[in-house]
Amino acid sequence: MNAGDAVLRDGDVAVFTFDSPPVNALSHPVRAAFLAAIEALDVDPGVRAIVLLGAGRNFIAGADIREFDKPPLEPLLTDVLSRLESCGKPVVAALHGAALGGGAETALACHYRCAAGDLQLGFPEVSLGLLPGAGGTVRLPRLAGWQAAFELMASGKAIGIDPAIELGLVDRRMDGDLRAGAVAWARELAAARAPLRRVSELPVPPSRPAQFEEYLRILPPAARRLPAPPRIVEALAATAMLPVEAALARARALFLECLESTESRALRHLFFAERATAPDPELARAVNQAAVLGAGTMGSGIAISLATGGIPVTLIDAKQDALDAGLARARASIDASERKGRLDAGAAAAARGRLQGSLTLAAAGAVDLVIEAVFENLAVKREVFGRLGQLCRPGAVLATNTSTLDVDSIADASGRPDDVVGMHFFSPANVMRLVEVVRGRGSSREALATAYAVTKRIGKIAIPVGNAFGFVGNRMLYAYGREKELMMLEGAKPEAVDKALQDFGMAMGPNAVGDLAGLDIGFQVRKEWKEKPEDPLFYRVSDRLAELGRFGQKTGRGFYRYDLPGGERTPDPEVAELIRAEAERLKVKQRSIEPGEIVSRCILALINEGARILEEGIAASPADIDVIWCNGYGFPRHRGGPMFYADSLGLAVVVESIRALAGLHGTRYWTPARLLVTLADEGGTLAAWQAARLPRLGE
Ligand code: 3H9
Repeated sequence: MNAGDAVLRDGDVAVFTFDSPPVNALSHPVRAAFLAAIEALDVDPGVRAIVLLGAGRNFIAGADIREFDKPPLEPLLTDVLSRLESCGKPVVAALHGAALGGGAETALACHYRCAAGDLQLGFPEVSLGLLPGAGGTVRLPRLAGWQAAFELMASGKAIGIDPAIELGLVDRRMDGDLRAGAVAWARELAAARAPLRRVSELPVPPSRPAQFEEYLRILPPAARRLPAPPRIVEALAATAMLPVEAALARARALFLECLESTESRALRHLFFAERATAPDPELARAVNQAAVLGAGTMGSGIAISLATGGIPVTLIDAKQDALDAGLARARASIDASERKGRLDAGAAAAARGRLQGSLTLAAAGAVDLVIEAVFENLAVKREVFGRLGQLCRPGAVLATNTSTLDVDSIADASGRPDDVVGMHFFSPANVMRLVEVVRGRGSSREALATAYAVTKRIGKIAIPVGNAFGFVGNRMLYAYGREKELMMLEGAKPEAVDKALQDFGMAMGPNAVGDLAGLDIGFQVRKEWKEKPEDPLFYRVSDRLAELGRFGQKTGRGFYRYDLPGGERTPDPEVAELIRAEAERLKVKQRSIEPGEIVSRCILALINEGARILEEGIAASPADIDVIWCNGYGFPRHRGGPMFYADSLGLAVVVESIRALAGLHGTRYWTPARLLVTLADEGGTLAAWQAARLPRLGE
């Protein structure tokens, strides 16, 4: 982008268009071109007003996140925006689509703002471990007040046009042609010699020092321990107390501190890892109609996702009452999304219209994609795929939602394995964004590409995985779970295990998760698992609880005790006694176990298994594993996922710690993966190893 091309004249109004696909991020060349244009237009006698527009679907998505790993290059955005604000002619921001982060800051540095109805304005920096570093902390409270500024920046959530107008962030709604409307308004402002409203010259709203302490207190405890949220409050306090220039400088300094933090690096790593393009997008087949088999919780969750994602779907179940319940659940969920404002009335009505039910498998005959979510049993699934293979139209993609069964065996039963893939959704499927797309031995590239494309279209993240027990996520879960189970036999209380891992940042402790999912499920899986480790201690605590009918929340008893299903959990002395008796029977000596040991054994087990999965090619990259664990298993995002975390600990430390555990507990579970040893010896990282394997673009 260069300054000359970006400026077009409309009479005496100059229109500067940010045109830097895909999202008009404010990269160095864009900042340089913009600054040059503003300086030239400010002194151009033929120009009386300036309009800023974004080309394509967005105004500006913010600073260019790819530049954050390199030293900052001048002109810095904060300086460019100060120059913009000081312009001697009215500058009107014409906003549409995303005006986020640095994009929102650019808008606030203009003298007037108008916007189209699709505006999404926000400060998502916190989700990258950052704070607004180009004047947002100084300008936003002057327009919207302290409370709104704090909430917008601390939550990172974007707002639509109506709240943006209510908060005084947008002056006018522009229905119709945004460019024409903005140009006409800019001309009016110039003709009327309207005042140049420089936001940073407005008075700061009154404040009390205690108010900023209060903001710190109301941050969620996990956020308080991260670098960015407390610094957002600090930058706001600086705005309250310091002159504009000093407050801007303070915000910039705080921004740079955050930029250097491991947490921000981790969150930036996930930002790109979650957007990595899946293979062969051009090979995807069109999907205009889908069917979901099985109207249970999983099946109806998948049907909701397809219907709200724009794909007409038939939910199929042989039993009338199950089908009715599944459809009712799906409709209730769409209604709830509408009530909560996640879907507008039109989108909700359209989603309801895309949903229908059928009692016969024949209803899947003409669709483009079938997702099977019937009972998790190989014989049942093979029978279903045998019938689907016969009745589905040629070219239809047949996906199984199995979480542990052999996709090849299911594919073979269909008689057309090239059309078969796994699509492993996570529960609840309408909420969780992750889908492991399983590549079977015979899966065609077209079938896989179709599964990736549909997943993306319904707003979820598709990660390619190989066909092996548990694929990537659940296989690693078994390594993680193995250690927490062993440590409970060795003397760690279930609630102490959960607390240690939650304090590390896991969304929930593994025992609470087990109770939620149902301990009978894993018990059943382990019974059928052919290559289960021959170890009487393996998952012994969970199995014992399941043997006693303690299935978790649904039976009111599991690792914990529950008064109501889904109610408060309380530690159960019966469980402690039960574990003690089991340890005695198995001759495991009990001792006191520190939280540090709980975290280190669980997380090192996870890392080591992840590295083996990489060696075996079951996952394509460490980043894919990170995305799976952060989106499917509640691994703390600010640690970047288990493989990023391994790099941040240092692989030499990881290998040394695994060897130390081998010294204490034997090599059966504690032999470091070859990949880790090799990289540790070379002083390498998983990230660098991955980068060296990736073909360069265009090769
Ligand atoms: C900031 O602004 C700091 C300032 O306060 C201070 C600075 C001093 N940079 O998401 P999509 C790429 S921090 C670079 O799939 P969608 C993305 O990687 C920034 N690249 O599209 C992908 O690339 P590829 C604050 C970016 O339509 C492509 O664009 N802003 C950036 O689903 C399409 O992305 C944010 O955090 C970026 N800023 O959603 C907003 N943004 O095609 C981040 C996107 O190679 N962005 N890319 O895979 C978003 O939230 C979404 O991208 C958006 C579009 C809603 C805009």
